[in-house]
Amino acid sequence: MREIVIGGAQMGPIQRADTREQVVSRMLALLDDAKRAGCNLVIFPELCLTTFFPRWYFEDQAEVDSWFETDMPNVATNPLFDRARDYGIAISLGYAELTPDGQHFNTQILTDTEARIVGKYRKIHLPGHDEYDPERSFQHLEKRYFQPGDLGFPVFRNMDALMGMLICNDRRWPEAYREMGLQGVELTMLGYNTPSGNSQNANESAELRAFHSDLSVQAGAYQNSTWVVAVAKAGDEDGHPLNGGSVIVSPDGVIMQKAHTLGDELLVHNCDMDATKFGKATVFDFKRHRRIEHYGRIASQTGVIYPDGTQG
Ligand code: ING
Repeated sequence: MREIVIGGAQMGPIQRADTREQVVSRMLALLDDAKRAGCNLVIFPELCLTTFFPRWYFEDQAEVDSWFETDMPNVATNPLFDRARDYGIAISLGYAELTPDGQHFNTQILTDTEARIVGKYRKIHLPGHDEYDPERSFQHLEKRYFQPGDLGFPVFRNMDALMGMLICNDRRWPEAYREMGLQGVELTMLGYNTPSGNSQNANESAELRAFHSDLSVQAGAYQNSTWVVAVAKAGDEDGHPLNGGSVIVSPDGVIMQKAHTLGDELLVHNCDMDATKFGKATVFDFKRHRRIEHYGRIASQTGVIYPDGTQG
C-alpha cells in the first residue's frame, strides 16, 4: 500500500479587489484543516492567488502583468510554503507565471513534503479568444494573456508516486491524460476556474457544464488508471459565477469525494497509489493492447480533414 492522504482545497470566489495576502490567509486556513485531517498533500485550484482575470479586457500590459507572479514562492506565498514545510505537507497550486524573459504562462507547481518545488506544468490547452469579443456575454481572454505551455505533460516522482498536473481546459482533452498515462502516472492533479454559463450559448446550463467536467475527469482517470483530483475556484466573482464540484476520482473512474459548496471547502481522501496497478496491468496495459500504427492522425493532424480531403 502506498497511501497518500490527499486534500482537495476548493476555494470560493476571489474578488478583483482582494489582495494576495487576503487570499493566502484563506489558503492557510485550508492547510490547517488539511493538517487536522491528516493530509500529506494538498491541491489548490488554477490561478488560486487572484480573481479569474481573463474575464476582463486589458490593453495596458502593465495592468495585465499585475495579475502575474515573477517568483514562486514570493513575499505573498512564503507563509504558505513555510507552513506546508512545518506541517510536512506537499502542495500544488496554480498561478499566473511571468518569467524573467517576459513569457506569460498559466502555471501549476508541485512541491515535496519539505516545500521544495519538484514539478512545474504550464497550461497547454488555452480556451477562449485573444481579442475583445462583443458577441460574448462575458470575455474569456486566456489566449490573449497566456502563451501555450512549453513543458509538455511531464510526470514527476514525488512521495513514492508518479504525479502529473493539468490545468482546467486540459481536462477536456484525452490526449493530455494519455501523454501522462504513457509515463505511468498514478496521480493527476488539476485546478479549474469554469464559468457556470457559456458566453456563446445562454441555453447551456450550469448542470450540463458540471456534467461535462465530471465526465472528462472520470474518463481520464479510468482510461489511464490514475487517481484524478480536480479542484475548483468556485462561486460568484464580481458577478461572474464559477462552477464548484471539486472531485477526487479513483483509478476506476469513480467519484470518491465531491464538494457540496461554492466556498472554501476541503475534500479529503486516502488514496492508495497501488490501486492504479490492476488497471495498468489489465484493461489498460498499453504495451499489450495499443496499436499505434493506426493512431497517426492524433499526433500529426490538428484539425478535421474529411474523407474527400477537404478541411473542416
Ligand atoms: N475554463 C473553462 C474550462 O475549460 C471552458 C473554459 C468551459 C471551455 C466550458 C469549454 C467549456 O473549464 C478554463 N479556465 O479553462
